[in-house]
Amino acid sequence: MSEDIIAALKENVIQGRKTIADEGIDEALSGKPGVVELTQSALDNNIPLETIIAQGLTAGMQVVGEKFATKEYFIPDMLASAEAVGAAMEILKPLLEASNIETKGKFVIATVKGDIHDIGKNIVAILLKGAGYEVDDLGVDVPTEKIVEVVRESKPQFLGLSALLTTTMLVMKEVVEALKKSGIRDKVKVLIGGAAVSDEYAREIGADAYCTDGFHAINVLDAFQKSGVQ
Ligand code: B12
Repeated sequence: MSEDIIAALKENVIQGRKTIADEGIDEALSGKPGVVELTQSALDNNIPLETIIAQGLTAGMQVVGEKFATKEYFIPDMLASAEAVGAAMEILKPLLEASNIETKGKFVIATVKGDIHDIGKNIVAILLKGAGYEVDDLGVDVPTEKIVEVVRESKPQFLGLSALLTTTMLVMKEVVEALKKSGIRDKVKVLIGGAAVSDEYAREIGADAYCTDGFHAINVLDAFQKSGVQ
C-alpha cells in the first residue's frame, strides 16, 4: 500500500500532474489522484516525511531531469513537475517546521547568482527549520556581494549555497573567495549542495561540506555542533 502510494507519487511528479483535475502525458492517469492528493494520502497512511520527499518527490524530479537531458521533455514539462512538487511541499511544510522549536543556530541559505532553481533549496530550508535552525532564505539568483553583506551583518554560524548548473557552481567559489577577502571566511561554515556539485568540488573551492540533501545537511550540522565548531 505505502509502496504503491510512493510509486504513484513519483510517477505523477514525472507527469507533472499537480491535482486530480490535471491531465497527464499518460491518459490512463486522468481522473486519478495527482501529487497533492497522493501527498495527503501518504501522510494519512503514516508514510515517513523522509520517504515522501526522497523516494516520491525528489526521485520523480530526478527522472524529469533525465528526460530533459535526452530531449524527451522541455522546459514547460520541467515547470509542471516543479509546480507539483512545490504544492506538495506546501502540505508538508507545517509538519516539517513543527517537529522542533529549539534554536540550534543561524543558517543563511541562497541559490547563487545566475541560478533560479529553488526546489531543492526550499526543501533544505524547510528541513533545517524543522531541525531547529533559524533559517534566513535569501532566495534565488542572489549576488555574491549580497551574500557576503548578510554574513557580515547578521553573523550566521552556517551558510548554505545551492547551484544546479555547471555554469553557476563556479559562483560558489566566487562566494568563498569574497568571504576570504572580507576577512570573514573563518566566521561561518559553508555548506554547498545541488545536482552540479560534489564532495570533491567542495574541497576544491574550500567549502566546509557538500551535502547530498537536507537530511544529510542536518547530520553534518549536528556533527559540527558536537565537535564544538561554531
Ligand atoms: C525543475 C528544473 C528546472 C526548473 C526550475 C524550477 C524551480 N523553481 O526550481 C526550470 C524550468 C525553471 C529550469 C530552468 C533551467 N534549467 Co533546470 N532543471 C530542473 C530539474 C529537472 C530538477 C531540479 C530539481 O528541482 N530537483 C529536485 C530537487 C529536490 O533536487 P535538488 O535541486 O538537487 O536539491 C536537493 C539536493 O541537491 C540538495 N541541495 C540542493 N541545494 C542545496 C543547498 C544546500 C546548502 C544543501 C545543504 C543541499 C542542497 O538538497 C536538495 C533536497 O534534497 C533539473 C534536473 C536535475 N536532475 O537536477 C534540471 C537541470 C538542473 N536544469 C538544467 C538546465 C540546462 C536548465 C536551463 C539552463 C534550461 C534552459 N535552456 O533555459 C534553465 C536555467 C535557468 C537558470 N538560470 O537557473 C540542467 C543543468 C545542466 C548543467 N549541467 O548545467 C539540468 C541538470 C537538466 C538536465 N539534465 O539537463 N530547470
